[in-house]
Amino acid sequence: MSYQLWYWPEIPGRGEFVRLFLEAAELDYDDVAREQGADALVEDLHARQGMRPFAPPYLIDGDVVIGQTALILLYLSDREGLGSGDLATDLKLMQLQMDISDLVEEVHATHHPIAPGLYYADQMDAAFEKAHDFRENRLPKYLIHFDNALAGNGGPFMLGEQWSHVDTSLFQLLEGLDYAFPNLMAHLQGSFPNLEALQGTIPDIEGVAAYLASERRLEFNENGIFRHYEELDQA
Ligand SMILES: N[C@@H](CCC(=O)N[C@@H](CS)C(=O)NCC(=O)O)C(=O)O
Repeated sequence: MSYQLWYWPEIPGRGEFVRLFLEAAELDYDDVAREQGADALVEDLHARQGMRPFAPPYLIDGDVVIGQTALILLYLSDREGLGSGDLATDLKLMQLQMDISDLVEEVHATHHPIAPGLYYADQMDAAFEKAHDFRENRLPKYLIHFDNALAGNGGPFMLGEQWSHVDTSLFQLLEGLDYAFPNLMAHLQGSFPNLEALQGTIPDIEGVAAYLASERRLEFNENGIFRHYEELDQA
C-alpha cells in the first residue's frame, strides 16, 4: 500500500522535505491534495479527531497518521530501513533535522516576523530588521553548524557514503536559500564547502534526478516559505 502525503498543493513548503525523501527512496505515495485540491486537505484535517496533526504536512500509512516534518521523516526512515541502524546516531540525525525545522521557521519569519496571518506588505519594516539579523547572524551560525556536522564523515553525506533524510532536507534548504537570497548566497559561496558538495551530490541520487526532471517538482514562489523579495536580500 502506498503512503498518503497531505500538503498544500501550490507551494513546495515543508511538504517538499517529505516529498524529496520519498522520491529519493523511490517509495510509492499519493500526493493527495495535489490530486484533490486544498479544500480536500482542509476537510480531511478537520474531520480528524483527538491527537491529530496540527498542520500539514502529514503522512498516512494505514492506521498511522503523523504530522511534523521531522517526525514524518523519522518514521519513514525507520519503516524503510533508511536510518543508520543505531539509536544514538539516529537521534543525532533527528537533532539535525529539527535544527533544519528551526531554520525553516526563521526563514519564514524573515518575511512574516509579526504574524503569519498578516500580509508581508503589512509587516515590511519589521521584516527588514528580521532579515538583516538573519543575514548577518542567524544564517551563518546555522550554516557553520551544518557544515561542521558534515566534516570528516568519509563521504558527502551525514552518514558518509549513505544518504539520509538530513541530506535530502539540507539540499532542499540550500535550494530554497539560493532562491530567496541569491545575493547573500553568492556572497557566502565558498564558505561552506561540505554543504556545497552535498548540494551538488543529491541530484545524482537516481530517484531525485528523476523527480527534479518531472512535473511533480514545484517551483519556489512568493506564497511559500522561501520567497524572493529583493529588499530582504542584501549581501
Ligand atoms: N512544525 C511543523 C510546522 C507545520 C506548519 O507550520 N505547516 C504550515 C504549512 S508549511 C501550515 O499549514 N500551518 C498552518 C498553521 O500554522 O495554522 C512542521 O515542521 O511540520
